[in-house]
Amino acid sequence: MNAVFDVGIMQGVVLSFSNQHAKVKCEDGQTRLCTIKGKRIRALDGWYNALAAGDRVSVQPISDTTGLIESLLPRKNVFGRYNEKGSADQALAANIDMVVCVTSTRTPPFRPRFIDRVSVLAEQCGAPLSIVCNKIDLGSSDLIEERLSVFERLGFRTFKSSVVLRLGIDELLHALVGKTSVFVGQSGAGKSSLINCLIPGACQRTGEVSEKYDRGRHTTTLSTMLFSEAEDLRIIDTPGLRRLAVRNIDPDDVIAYFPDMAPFLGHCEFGASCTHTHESGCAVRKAVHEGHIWHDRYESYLRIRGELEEAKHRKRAVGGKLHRDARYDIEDEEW
Ligand SMILES: Nc1nc2c(ncn2[C@@H]2O[C@H](COP(=O)(O)OP(=O)(O)OP(=O)(O)O)[C@@H](O)[C@H]2O)c(=O)[nH]1
Ligand SMILES: [Mg+2]
Ligand SMILES: [Zn+2]
Repeated sequence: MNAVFDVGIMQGVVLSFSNQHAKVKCEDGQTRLCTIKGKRIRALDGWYNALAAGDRVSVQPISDTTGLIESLLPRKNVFGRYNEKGSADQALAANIDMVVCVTSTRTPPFRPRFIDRVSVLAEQCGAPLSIVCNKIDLGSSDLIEERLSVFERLGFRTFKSSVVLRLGIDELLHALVGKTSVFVGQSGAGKSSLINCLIPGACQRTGEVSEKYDRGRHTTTLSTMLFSEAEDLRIIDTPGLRRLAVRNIDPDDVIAYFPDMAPFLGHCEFGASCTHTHESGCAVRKAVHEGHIWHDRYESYLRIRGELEEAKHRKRAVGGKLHRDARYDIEDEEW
């Protein structure tokens, strides 16, 4: 070790991680490119990625610009998804205070079912969810307004914004100050554009929306944490997501992740054995028919539950190990 940098171990926050290298903002204010001591963090064995933006680590500095990660500090929470191609859990961000799902009115089109999935993952992470409907300069619709008000009634904060007209930015800024948040959403919705507006100098690359929306180019390719100058605003920008697979929830428990359905639990004719999918005396289905639960949200429940059931059976069939499923190479589904 360089004697000049014999400054001892210090803590830092991971800004980004790729190719076994983490950019770490250390407590002395320096950003260092670090490798992991011993090449792996044992606590994260089995994860798709060794570290995530937002992780807190202890670092042995080697120079002003390089260092060695000694260990990972306990995570407060992780926002992640199941990476189907890698057959492993993938952390998209760690230690966050708020999940922000960025959607757009059009190009790409508003996909409420995508938001439903994000809401389940946010609940799983234990962080509150806010929803941003960006590109309002391109016009809204009754359907979008209706769905946004359903989300509001469920207790999620919603924002409408336009980067082009600089609308709704201050409101969003106000909600984010003092927090670490992660921006997630389909490619092209405007995550990086919004971040550039919220954090002058963030300089995140933004791109044209490809014709096939989320199939083609993704402008952001690496999750990265960005700071405001005063460091009171910390936002993790993430690459656009095509699929959001939900895993690690028992199919029988997933209803608890839907705040609009959970209150009806315990009122079904077949009690705890009700799957709320087809049973005649089901209180959840009755609430859907009576309009207390938005039918589209119920459809999301059915799809996610079905997916979890299928994964469970597949896991059983192949002796506990999930195998890569070729179907997921054809990625898009109607959200
Ligand atoms: N009309 C309009 N266009 C916008 C708005 N916000 C962003 N855009 C445009 O939408 C395109 C995509 O924006 P990005 O910020 O790169 O989108 P992203 O969500 O970061 O995309 P990925 O990094 O691929 O996930 C760019 O051409 C932006 O200029 C907006 O409010 N209105
Ligand atoms: Mg981006
Ligand atoms: Zn039921």
